[in-house]
Amino acid sequence: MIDLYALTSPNVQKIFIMLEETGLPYNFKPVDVWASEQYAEAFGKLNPNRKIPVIVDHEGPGGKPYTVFESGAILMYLADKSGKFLPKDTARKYDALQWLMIQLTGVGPAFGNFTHFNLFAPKPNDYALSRYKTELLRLYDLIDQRLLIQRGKLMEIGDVQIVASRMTQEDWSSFLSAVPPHGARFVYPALAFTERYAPGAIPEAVLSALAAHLAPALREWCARVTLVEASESNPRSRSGIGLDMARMLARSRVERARMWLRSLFPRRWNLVKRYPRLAASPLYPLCYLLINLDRAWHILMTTLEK
Ligand SMILES: N[C@@H](CCC(=O)N[C@@H](CS)C(=O)NCC(=O)O)C(=O)O
Repeated sequence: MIDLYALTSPNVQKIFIMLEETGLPYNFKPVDVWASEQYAEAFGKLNPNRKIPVIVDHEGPGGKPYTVFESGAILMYLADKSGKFLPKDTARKYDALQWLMIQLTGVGPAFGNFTHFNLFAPKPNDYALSRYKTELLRLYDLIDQRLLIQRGKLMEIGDVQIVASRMTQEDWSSFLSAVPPHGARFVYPALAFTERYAPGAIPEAVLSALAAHLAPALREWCARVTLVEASESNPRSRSGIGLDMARMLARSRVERARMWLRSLFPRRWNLVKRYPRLAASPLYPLCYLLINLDRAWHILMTTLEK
């Protein structure tokens, strides 16, 4: 059994989501940081840095209790323990870890600093505000691109981090005005998952914006599919989330066609990377077709269903 010391902030939501997804049994141990409970002597023994989240795994390494603090380290520990969300293959593992690092060192501090200068710092502070706003918007764009490119691999550990990145109530309100409309189309599905895995954690104002911006079909899809099913392991199509999301998000036929074409790209790239000589042979188009047959079938079926 794992004890999770936490409250409701986005940093701890990452851990709730991970525990739910891995299916590891856990107890929630609330630590009210607004009431300074992190400064209690007993908590200081768990985390000298006096921040949540912290976990205590009573069946840790060697069967002994083990304490982990820092959300990134906790995610890696849980991934190790469950064997989920962190691929064994070295390249894929570091693909995931580098995005985890971006969340920890980029998203967290930039969003936090933006909130600080936006809401709390004495005015005027135009330079600081503009610096962090630029960085925040740049990161949203980066995340959009990542979600777009990743598709089927959306829910690896680094992405779970990004889905529920560290936002306070104040961050949420600035979020609503800061996310560009095109970004909302990709960030909001992640919020829909967060809403589901951490009910009550997202303020009402954000939920109504979610309802306004997220296509009803996509909301329904987020409500139906688990993070695991939405991942690459979805047997229906290796791009699972990509195709369904593309279909639901696309605003025009041209855009839909472009997204489908783009979603084929990673598989073609894998084929060429793995079998470089094949790419030069006349067999290549046939192999390409075969390897994408399930995808073509999925597209055909979902189009016919409409
Ligand atoms: N780098 C830490 C940050 C954790 C963090 O900032 N936790 C906040 C809640 S989200 C906290 O405990 N704040 C209380 C305080 O700073 O005194 C992590 O990723 O775990």
